[in-house]
Amino acid sequence: TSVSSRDTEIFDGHDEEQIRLMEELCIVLDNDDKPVGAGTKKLCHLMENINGGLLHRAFSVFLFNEDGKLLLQQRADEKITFPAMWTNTCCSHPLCVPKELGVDDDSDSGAINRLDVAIKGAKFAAQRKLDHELGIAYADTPVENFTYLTRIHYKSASGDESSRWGEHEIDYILILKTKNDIKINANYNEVKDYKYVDAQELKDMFQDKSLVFTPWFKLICQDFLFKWWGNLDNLEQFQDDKIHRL
Ligand code: DMA
Ligand code: MN
Repeated sequence: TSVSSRDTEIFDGHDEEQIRLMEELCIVLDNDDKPVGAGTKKLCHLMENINGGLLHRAFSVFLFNEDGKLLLQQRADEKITFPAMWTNTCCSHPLCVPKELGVDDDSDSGAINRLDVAIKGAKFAAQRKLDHELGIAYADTPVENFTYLTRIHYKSASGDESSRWGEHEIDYILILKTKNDIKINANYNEVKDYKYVDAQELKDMFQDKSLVFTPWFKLICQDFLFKWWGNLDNLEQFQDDKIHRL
């Protein structure tokens, strides 16, 4: 595997494993969330491409335990984008493979629409990354336990406006309710810390100036999270087929 001199420069000082993950193939989208191709995670997260309009698919999991506490994670220092920031339980990208595009069916499901197909793929991706980042067993994350709520389209640079890396995504919001005693076995290349919080504890964290939060988590908290949180037994009212442009 050859690394061009340009890549050496782009990835200078970054973690070996995180550089390797930049080869994953994300799903490139048009503005209506229709897949139009594949793009490496690297290409999809370079601001020079994002500023040219490059958009990809993502998901965000909000895991709540039986006590209604939300599992937060602090991203590892090794992350190339948004290192060391506190955020929701787990975020990543459905890969450009049939299972995570949602199209690996045995054909007779031709009736379901494009959004349902994509949601199915996002749930499989969410399962994969809850295991990879937090070591949560697949048995604790059956796809039928995820509730899809909505989609959020947002763009943000990682760090200040001069940064090379960033996000430009249509983000599938997935809620997962679990038992209190699920086992977590964090992958410290991905996750620096994690913590269950109630709504007041999260609000207190936002007041702590020493803590930094990801831009997407802040946007979701401002506009949506506390409404969802207060209605964990009645989430259907928040389901829509819209793309909220934040
Ligand atoms: C990307 O998350 C997805 C969103 C919603 C920001 P990430 O940077 O944690 O992805 P990965 O874990 O694959 O690096
Ligand atoms: Mn992304």
